[in-house]
Amino acid sequence: MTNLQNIETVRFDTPIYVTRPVLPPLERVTEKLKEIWDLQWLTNNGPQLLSLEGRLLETLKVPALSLFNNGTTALMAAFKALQLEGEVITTPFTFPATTHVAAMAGLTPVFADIDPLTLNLDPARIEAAITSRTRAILGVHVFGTPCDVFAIQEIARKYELKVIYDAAHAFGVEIDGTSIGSFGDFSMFSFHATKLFHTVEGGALVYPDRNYRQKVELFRNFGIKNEEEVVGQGINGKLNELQAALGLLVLDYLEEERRKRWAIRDIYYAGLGDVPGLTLQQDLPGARPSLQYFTIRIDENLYGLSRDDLYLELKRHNVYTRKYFYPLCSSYPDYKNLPSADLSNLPIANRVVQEVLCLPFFGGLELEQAAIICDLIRSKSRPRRYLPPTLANPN
Ligand code: T4K
Repeated sequence: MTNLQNIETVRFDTPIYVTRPVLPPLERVTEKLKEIWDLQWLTNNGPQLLSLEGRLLETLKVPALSLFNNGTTALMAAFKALQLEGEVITTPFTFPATTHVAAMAGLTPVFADIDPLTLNLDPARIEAAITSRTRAILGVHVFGTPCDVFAIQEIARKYELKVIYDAAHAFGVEIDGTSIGSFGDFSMFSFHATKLFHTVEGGALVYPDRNYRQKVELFRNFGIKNEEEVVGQGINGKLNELQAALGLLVLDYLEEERRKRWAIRDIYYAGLGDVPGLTLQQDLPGARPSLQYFTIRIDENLYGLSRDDLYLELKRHNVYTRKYFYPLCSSYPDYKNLPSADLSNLPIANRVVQEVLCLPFFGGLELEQAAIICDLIRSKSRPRRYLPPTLANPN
């Protein structure tokens, strides 16, 4: 813990954001750009893209993948390949892209509640939501914590459903040595600048069944099969050579970034682990963590301050945390009137979304800065004397 006389007066000179991208040395980027300039090949399946695809197959330990210009179009490609009609069971606690893509593919999202520990779809609630119109389960490995993939696999087998995972946060996650991308029919990874591994904007679709490749890549390129044939609908989902080249470089710095994030995590655990009312993000046994986010949950009654108030307080010190994923997808205008969006169907998600705060978490955050953030959070705590519910609130 840092020795700070008056923590209230601390204000970082420059803003501390929730994340910062890994940026390889500029000289190496320039060298890479020269390769691209020499070849005059800027996009459309160039050598940088093919090379990145090869490196990612190894890194992610998956049999097949296709690169995209962002994670959202990669997810769209999964739905296009599956051609489903009916309902898809999904989580309300996610980034808007997840629900939007399913709805824009013509499916009705059916929200199921989440597990209070993993913050991912609760398999029991998935099963309870199945109807004769259910065609798929769309899970999200929120903050890199794996869904209960084995239970979901069993439900999918029993009811003959497709499984699509939004693995936007789960780069490098493994369960007992098996890549997270090995589960389900499709997994989407996001390579946005805010992600541990990034290509500025970008993404990948992973599919254990290689037969999907043709459909997926046709969708990525307007449905064009060759110069003579356009065989289906598609969009421009291509990752360009400059982005692929940057991705190749970023891969070289990933292990270093992961080591730095481990150290920051250790500081957060040591500095915040015993603060009443705070629950720190935990790894699941056997799961290799993504180190994508570091989240805390705030129990206002025990900590003495709400999540929203802590968020505002930290801003005063120039610390910009994030309230991912507030508001719930089930509260958006397009979805709030769905029967499954009702508060009574989603009590845990509605509580969790008021409690989660993502702390600054990136390799460039100095350990001293992380320690000060812990001190700030500790200093805001105003534990109240516990009153049994009946005394605290006679009603
Ligand atoms: N599914 C899930 C579960 C997702 O979380 C996401 C994306 C997707 C699907 C869709 O994948 P993509 O189609 O995006 O590949 C950011 C990202 O834009 C978004 O990719 C990400 N999830 C989401 C969780 O975060 P914002 O609006 O919160 O980002 P922004 O611009 O506020 O950036 C956050 C902080 O990062 C900034 O305060 C500072 C830092 N930053 C950001 C950028 C862009 C930098 O230091 N440099 C930068 O270049 O959405």
